[in-house]
Amino acid sequence: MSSAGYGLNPQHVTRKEVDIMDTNINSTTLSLVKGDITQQDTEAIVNAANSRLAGGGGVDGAIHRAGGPGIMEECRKIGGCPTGSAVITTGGNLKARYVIHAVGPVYRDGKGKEKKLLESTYRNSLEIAIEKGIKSISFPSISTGAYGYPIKEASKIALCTIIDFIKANKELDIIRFVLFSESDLKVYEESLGKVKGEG
Ligand code: AR6
Repeated sequence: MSSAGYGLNPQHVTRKEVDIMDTNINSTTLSLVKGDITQQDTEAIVNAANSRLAGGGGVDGAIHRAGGPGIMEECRKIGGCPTGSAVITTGGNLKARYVIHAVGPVYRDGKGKEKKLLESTYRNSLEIAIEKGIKSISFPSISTGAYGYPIKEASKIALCTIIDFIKANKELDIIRFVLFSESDLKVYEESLGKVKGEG
């Protein structure tokens, strides 16, 4: 057991020119990587969607482009998803078998329900994964693009929520955060260090 109390063993590994930080928590490996979410080979990838499931820019646009029109057809049938929640479709042409469409909050001033909603976005995504028997999942940094959530704050919320979840649920083998830039990856690495310190 580390000083954080739940067996965290951070390791920096450089594989295929990608900087990866792996941390083992109970039976789950939590990884931080720089990359493109659409290229991930985990069973599920998470989309940073909107509540109409209507597609858009950023991660959402990239996933629908790479996955093909079948994903949008399924989204239309589902119809929508409230903020803070998530729904699942197949992965179309993606390597991932499933896409979990998660709707994060739009950031206003941080004084409203943003934090609670961001927590529930991550939690609901993980619960859907477990219900489906999914063992590996990749997340983008939800709400920190078009929805304007400051990434330092959002990364701590995301990591705390995920760590709490995997302390209580042993079903997932791999949870991977796929950060789009070196600077976003750095923020997540620093936040993980802080969150572990507080653990
Ligand atoms: N792989 C990984 N991360 C990415 C990728 C990618 N291919 N593309 C962008 N990012 P955003 P949000 C990063 O805007 O803030 C859409 O229009 C990006 O740099 O995708 O939750 C939806 O339809 C940023 O750090 O999601 C919604 O209307 C992070 O992913 C709205 O945007 C999230 O940025 C959702 O906004």
